[in-house]
Amino acid sequence: MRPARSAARRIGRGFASTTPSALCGVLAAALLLGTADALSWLFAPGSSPLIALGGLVIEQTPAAVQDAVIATFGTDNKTVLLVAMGVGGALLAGLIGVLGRRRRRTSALCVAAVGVGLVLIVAMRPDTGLADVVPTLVGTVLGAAALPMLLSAWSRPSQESPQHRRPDEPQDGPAEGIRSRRRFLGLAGAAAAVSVGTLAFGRSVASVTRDAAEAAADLILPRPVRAALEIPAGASVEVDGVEPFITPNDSFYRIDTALAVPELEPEDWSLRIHGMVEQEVTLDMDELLALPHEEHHITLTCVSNPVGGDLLGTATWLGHPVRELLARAGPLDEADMVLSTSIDGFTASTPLEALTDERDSLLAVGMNGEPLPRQHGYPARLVVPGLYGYVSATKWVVDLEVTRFDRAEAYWTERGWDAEAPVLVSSRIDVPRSLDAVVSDAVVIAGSAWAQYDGVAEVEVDIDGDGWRAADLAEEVTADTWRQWRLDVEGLAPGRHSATVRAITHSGAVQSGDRRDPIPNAATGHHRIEFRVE
Ligand SMILES: Nc1nc2c(c(=O)[nH]1)N[C@H]1C(S)=C(S)[C@@H](COP(=O)(O)O)O[C@H]1N2
Ligand SMILES: [Mo]
Repeated sequence: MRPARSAARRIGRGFASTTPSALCGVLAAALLLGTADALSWLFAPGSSPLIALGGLVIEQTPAAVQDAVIATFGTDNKTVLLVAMGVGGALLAGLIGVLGRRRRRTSALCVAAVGVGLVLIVAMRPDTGLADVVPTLVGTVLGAAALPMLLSAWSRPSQESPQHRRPDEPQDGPAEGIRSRRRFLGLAGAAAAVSVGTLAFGRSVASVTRDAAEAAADLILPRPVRAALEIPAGASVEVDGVEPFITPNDSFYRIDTALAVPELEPEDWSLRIHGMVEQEVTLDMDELLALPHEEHHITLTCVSNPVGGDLLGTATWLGHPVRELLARAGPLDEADMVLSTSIDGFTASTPLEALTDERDSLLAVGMNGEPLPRQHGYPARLVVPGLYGYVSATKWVVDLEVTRFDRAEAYWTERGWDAEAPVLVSSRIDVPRSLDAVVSDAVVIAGSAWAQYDGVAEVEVDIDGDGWRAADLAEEVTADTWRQWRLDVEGLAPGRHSATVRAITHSGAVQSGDRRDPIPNAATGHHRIEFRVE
């Protein structure tokens, strides 16, 4: 009983004496990151150590973990990453603080070492230059200077034992203790306020300014030589809860590895087409905009979309046909792939054929009548009908290398995903929502189906395992867009029911019912929901 209690007391005391030093470490780290983040506003977005480190972590995270995070948190995956980084960083910083209780100089050196590591990470990011290390350098100096100050403000009267005091030194009375605690609280409060303030500035004020810059995006879209087909009223099944045929830009799903959206201005943009070509071609934005542009409705899909998921959307894209760009360069016969690269280093491998055949692959500059939003690739990106985004839809694209699949590998292929990934036929039930209660005389099951480039020919719904019934299809806009469907069901008894959907393409491919994870080439399985009839 006794020894246990005193051990507990010792641990308790240990905690009481280490917690403030750990807190000092966390404050110093927050000061480093906060000031650097706020200063990064004046430099490239990737110059914030938070963004640079996050980018590195994203690249180094095993594909299976990333996939699980994207499947679980969808487009919130970056928040999850930041929270995980915050917890990890706080632990490391706390440890440095505790170490600094006895060795203040060493702890300052530790902060400096971490800072130098961050400087190197920032410098090595694909979207930063040498000057972009300045914010991290400044933050490091502040953090390394603050830690010993905070630690000594905390420990001055209480930790230094009286034996070490020279006899002529005044005795620390309780008043001195209180004054010292006040000094610590003052310093700590100031450090906390500065870190919170700078972080809030770095993450919000700067992003507001950036949004303003985005709104003012001064790219004037060319008038298409070939306008998109008008979307017929019959393309919609007119059921509340089914996603609209055209996805508005601000609700279009966003998936990419960029923690900070690259800021690439049209005047700084150029595209280089090189590799296995007869002649290298380089093109700036004025030259691109002077070329004939076409408008096409194309549904874009993410390979990580879980069964029934919403990582897809349809937009009217305005762009110049990639086929014609490539024809200027003249791909060599042995080439079979185009490796496209983004300003932030992301790469995608697209079969050369998908960029040269008759399909409407675009180097897009417009999305639903506006310049591409920055998040979606401003000022230029690729859109290829029939392929998942990760092997085709490079945003902020600046480089096309004509090459071969046996010579080059793209970002996600290096992480275990297939090098080639045509879209698999898929379908989703939007209405009713899972576990909804429905009134018995008006059961409408509805949703969408997609099989870009092949096109959806049939959709079938199975109620309660009683066999497939044909759903009514909305008008097909093109084979490259999703297709809405509905099934009006009568005579369902009150109680629980289930509905399962599958789609069949024009070429006869039937959506597979085998449940399989997205990696390596998209999830398969039928979307099934349960609902209650009242
Ligand atoms: N530069 C860049 N482009 C990219 C990606 C990326 O990570 N970086 N992700 C791709 C993936 S996986 C998908 S699904 C689409 C998504 O495009 P969206 O964000 O405009 O919907 O972009 C593709 N293009
Ligand atoms: Mo994706």
